[in-house]
Amino acid sequence: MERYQSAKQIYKQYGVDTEKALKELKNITISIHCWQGDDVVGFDSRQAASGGIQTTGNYPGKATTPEELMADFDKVLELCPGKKKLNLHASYAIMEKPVGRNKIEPKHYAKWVEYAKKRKIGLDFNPTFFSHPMVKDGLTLSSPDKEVRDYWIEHGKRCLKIAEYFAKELKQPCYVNFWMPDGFKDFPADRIGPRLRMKESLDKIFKTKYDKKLVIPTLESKVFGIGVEAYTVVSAEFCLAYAMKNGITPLVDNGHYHPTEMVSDKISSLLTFSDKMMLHVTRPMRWDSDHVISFDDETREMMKEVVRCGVDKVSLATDYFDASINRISAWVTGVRNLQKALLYALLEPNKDMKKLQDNNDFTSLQVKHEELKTLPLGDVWNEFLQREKVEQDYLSVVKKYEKEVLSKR
Ligand code: RNT
Ligand code: ZN
Repeated sequence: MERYQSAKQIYKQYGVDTEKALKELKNITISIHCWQGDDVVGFDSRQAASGGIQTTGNYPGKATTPEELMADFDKVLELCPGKKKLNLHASYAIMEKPVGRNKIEPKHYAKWVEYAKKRKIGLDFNPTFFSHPMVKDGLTLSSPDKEVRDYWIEHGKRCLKIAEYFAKELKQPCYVNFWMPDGFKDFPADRIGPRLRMKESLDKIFKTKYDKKLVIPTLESKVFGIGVEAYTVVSAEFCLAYAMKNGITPLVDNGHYHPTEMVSDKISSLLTFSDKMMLHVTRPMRWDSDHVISFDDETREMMKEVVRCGVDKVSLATDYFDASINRISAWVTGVRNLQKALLYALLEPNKDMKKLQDNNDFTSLQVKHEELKTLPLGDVWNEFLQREKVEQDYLSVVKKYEKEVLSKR
């Protein structure tokens, strides 16, 4: 408390109101991915992740049933401050008799709705176009085989309906992210064919009747994946052009670009033309490795852009999967780092700094940028945790849970 009071004064000298920042942070929703808990396996076909994504490590104690995943996610909710949503993949359907992904219905997710209602959180959703036998030669919606395309078109349509069910039940909009792994390992002979088929399939999916206020589809691009090094159908250009032309929200995953490209620089470009966008925040290391989000330069820079452009314009979701460490710790560390980066951004005197830029005073701007880096962010962060009644020392809580629950699995 004392430390917070002193931090408050220090920030005030820079023209920053910490109380305002804390209030804003509290209201920013983080859509937390369900798939950190079980290495992206899910409950329907129970295959290891494929389609260019890979989880490495075999730390003991992973969730293998819906009950275990729910219990683990409860720990995450307990240890993460602020507003949260659970982001589910279609492969996490809970069904007595397994049905194909082209047959899924709201009832297969009723238990998740019940779960979310009890915890007063919303749900987001993702069709699962990977880790499944109907992915033929790496292709789904862009396959030359009509049967394959139709299967996945039906899956996409049903996911929009399920999202509508989530939104209605939980009385808040549901984002539905479309990411298709379609691509080739080596140089293709025909690049435009699969893209035209992808477009046609997406058109068919989005023709489904759904409440556009409640269901917000997003489209995610990717530059390459393991086994799809040469070509991905939904490249950045394909994704943006499709999204802009069809009123779909673009989703940018910061692991999906060449390592020297900065997603922090893409946000404002997109928001020049789109009212909304969504981010998948992750930490790529040399490739789309999906390491746990760190409180690093690029995460801070991205969050600065989110704050500067407007937190209402960018929806935030997490997307990483590390199986080499305690999965709950991984989950919480990543979410907290994202929120910490947001707080860092909210504690910048943005208006003053913008003025310096517009007045061409780049000398002062640089000095300010550097000074801000060592202001007492940690004290404001700890105040946030305290107000949110969240344990500062989450590691001890995680270790206890590991000893009592995870190690017995
Ligand atoms: C894969 C994409 C995608 C997935 C999830 C599981 O590279 O980032 O968002 O991580 O759908
Ligand atoms: Zn992603």
